Amino acid sequence: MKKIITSVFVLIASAIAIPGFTMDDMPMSSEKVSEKVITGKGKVMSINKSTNQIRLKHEPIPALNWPAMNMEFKVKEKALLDKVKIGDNVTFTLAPSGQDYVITSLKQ
Ligand SMILES: [Cu+2]
Repeated sequence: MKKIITSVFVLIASAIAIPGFTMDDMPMSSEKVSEKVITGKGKVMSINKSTNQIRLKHEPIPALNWPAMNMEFKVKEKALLDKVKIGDNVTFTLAPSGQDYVITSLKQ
């Protein structure tokens, strides 16, 4: 009898636990997707310290479904622009900012 009660209890406990587990396990919302770090590689084409922008010829970024492009990015902090110069091959990370993406880290 005690064994039956125990198994019933285990059954109920797992029934309660499963929905929570599944929710955490699945990439549900787009919000969750955008929270992950997006990294890219590219070459510095130009730097504009007055507008906090950098032009990069970047490789495809699978995390965003972007093809290779030559485009301008805003940097989150101006100091990031002091770390690189035109012609450098760099690795960068992006974070969503409004409808755009800003560079949050930049290194050679
Ligand atoms: Cu691009």
